[in-house]
Amino acid sequence: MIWFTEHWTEGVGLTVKANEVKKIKSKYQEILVLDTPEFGRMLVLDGLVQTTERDEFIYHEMLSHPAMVMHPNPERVLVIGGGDGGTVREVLKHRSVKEVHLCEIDEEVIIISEKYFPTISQKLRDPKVKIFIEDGNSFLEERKNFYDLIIMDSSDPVGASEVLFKREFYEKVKNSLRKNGIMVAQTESPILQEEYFSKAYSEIRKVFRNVGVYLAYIPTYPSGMWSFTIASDFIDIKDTTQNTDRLKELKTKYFCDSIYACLFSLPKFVQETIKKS
Ligand code: AG3
Repeated sequence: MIWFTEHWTEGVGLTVKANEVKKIKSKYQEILVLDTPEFGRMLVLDGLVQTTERDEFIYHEMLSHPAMVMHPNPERVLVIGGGDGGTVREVLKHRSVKEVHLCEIDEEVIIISEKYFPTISQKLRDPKVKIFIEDGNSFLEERKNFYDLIIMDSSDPVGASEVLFKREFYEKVKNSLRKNGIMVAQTESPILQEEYFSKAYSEIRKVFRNVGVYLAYIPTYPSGMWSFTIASDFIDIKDTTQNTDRLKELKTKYFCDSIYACLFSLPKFVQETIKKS
């Protein structure tokens, strides 16, 4: 076994004991699969932990369900990034869904996930799912006024993902949404990556009328405190009394009615960061 470390800042990181299972270099990045005693199998892209078998449910549930529940009738959903399939799996738990498009730039991530992470990628071949191996940025240009929900399941805003955190990109997202459309994005750690977080928030704010931030606790991501930003022009996303009946039939391990009810209650310092952004 080795000790693997993801360096979060100059002075902080996450270290796990691990066995290397697979390491390849794709056209876009280094893809590493590890077996860890505490977190099970772990997917690492360019040195950054993307998901682990043990805590993936937290991220994937919290990225998808709040927006899915808020939307009056989500039928067409687009996931950008998310080649591991975890978000697609969660989206398909909602009966209203007719099609899910997955736009992943790196096909190798899908191939590796299907081979090494079957519990996460299990729904990628569902008949409702269509996979596009494309850059999210150009993909959106061809699909205007089409989706009910667009989910940004991207990596940190470095390398190929950088463009996905910019205002121009969020404009495209907005144009690809139908009326009542909602966008949700993972927006990094508000404590260890405050700059990324506040930049993403302020860029989204420039484009959408209603914007909200909520948090979840993900042990294998920088600091564990993780943010998501949800936005819509027509849906009042701050009203979490909407469609609560749908929560009853949803099979989840983290997201639940009490989390939905106080989705936007934030620690003071996060509120301050948002105000300043
Ligand atoms: N996407 C967000 C990962 C961000 C983690 N950042 C880090 N470890 N520095 C995860 C994709 C899972 N579907």
